[in-house]
Amino acid sequence: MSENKSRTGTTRRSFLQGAAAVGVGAVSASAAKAQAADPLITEVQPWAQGFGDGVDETPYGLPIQYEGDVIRRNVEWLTADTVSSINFTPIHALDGTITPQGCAFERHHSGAIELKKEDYRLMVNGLVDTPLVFSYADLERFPRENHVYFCECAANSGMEWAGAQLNGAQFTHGMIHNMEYTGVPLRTLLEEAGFDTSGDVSGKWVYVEGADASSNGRSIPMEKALDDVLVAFKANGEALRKEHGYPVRLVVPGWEGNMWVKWIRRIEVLDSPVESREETSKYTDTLEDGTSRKWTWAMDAKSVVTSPSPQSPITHGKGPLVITGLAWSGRGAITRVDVSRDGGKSWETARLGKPGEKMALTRFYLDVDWDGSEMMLQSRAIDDTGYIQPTKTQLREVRGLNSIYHNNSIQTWLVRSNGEAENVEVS
Ligand SMILES: Nc1nc2c(c(=O)[nH]1)N[C@H]1C(S)=C(S)[C@@H](COP(=O)(O)O)O[C@H]1N2
Ligand SMILES: [Mo]
Repeated sequence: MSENKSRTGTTRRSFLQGAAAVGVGAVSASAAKAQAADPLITEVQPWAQGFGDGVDETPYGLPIQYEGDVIRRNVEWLTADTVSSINFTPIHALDGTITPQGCAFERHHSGAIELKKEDYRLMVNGLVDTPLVFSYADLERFPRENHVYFCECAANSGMEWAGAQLNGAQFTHGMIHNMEYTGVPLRTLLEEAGFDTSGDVSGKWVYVEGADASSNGRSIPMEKALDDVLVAFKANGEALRKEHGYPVRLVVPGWEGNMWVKWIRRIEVLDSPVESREETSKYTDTLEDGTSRKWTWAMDAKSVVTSPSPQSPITHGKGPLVITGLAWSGRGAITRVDVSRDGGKSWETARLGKPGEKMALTRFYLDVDWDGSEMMLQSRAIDDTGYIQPTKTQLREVRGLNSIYHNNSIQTWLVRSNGEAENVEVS
């Protein structure tokens, strides 16, 4: 704690020196332009000469046109020919921690479906006293909770295993979003169906499936199902968007996105896992010797610098520079994030936007006085289990090169003197 304070103190002092230097520069620049008055200051501008738009012209608002590039994007060669199935959150252009639904990444195995609340049914069956079917209106009558959680696809950064590939944080790390969910604990619905949650539940599982053609069925151990899993119907205060599972999806905090079943239609209690397609041939991690890691549910601690980055270059030259990024852990809260400007040779402790919260994105900042020299920017997350995000080399030593899923290694951006950035690897 005290170490943290003194580090912040040091950063603050050097920042102020940087700011002072720039201040002098700014003064002389405007002195040089003294004859040409700035019309933005001296003239009454068009937007101040009449009415703006009326309040009812956009009953449900979109961002102003000038923010039109803060959008989901896809990578063409990752997208199937008929139904596009993955896009990426523009994390390089967002700040804070909450992802607006309108630009939160999507991943569908058989397309996003349109399901009315009136047509919605959720069945709870299997090893329960009373199999039940809930309508949407039924779900709204159970006590509900609010929690902020990140959802990361296990394939996030998967394309980066073999080498630096995609040029942008949106593409390397954008299969993640972070929302405030409103929902009913899965525990409540299981208890309603007469499942005894007070006894020994070891060896029990739930199998969850969606109403889309893929069904995306996954088995979840009962301990997790009863711990913090939510049957959610709102995100960031409003109904889930179609693409995120309207009207109801499962929220499985800290665990891989594939388990967050959208358009959830059935929850079956079983005494063994189903071993479905999504948990055998997919979402397992093949090691160097050809065997595969199975049941790799939790997303390990990870982070990325979102700016500067390839899609967010430095445009203001040297002087004060805000380096920022995101950190998260599926095993708990982020306690510290370190930033390196020299490819991991030395590290500085970043400032957290607010204290890390369990299984939610944490924003970090390092406010520096950039001297205009080239940087090899990295970030390294540490969570409250003491786990430290590994380098790419460390990850490959353990996991080999055959994997796609669960790449949580340290990302490097080469930032050039002109402010442009590029995805690179350090050996
Ligand atoms: N029913 C259903 N649920 C699903 C999927 C799907 O295709 N069908 N995709 C899964 C995958 S692989 C991920 S990463 C997350 C993505 O959630 P999002 O589209 O809201 O970002 O949903 C999961 N839940
Ligand atoms: Mo996924």
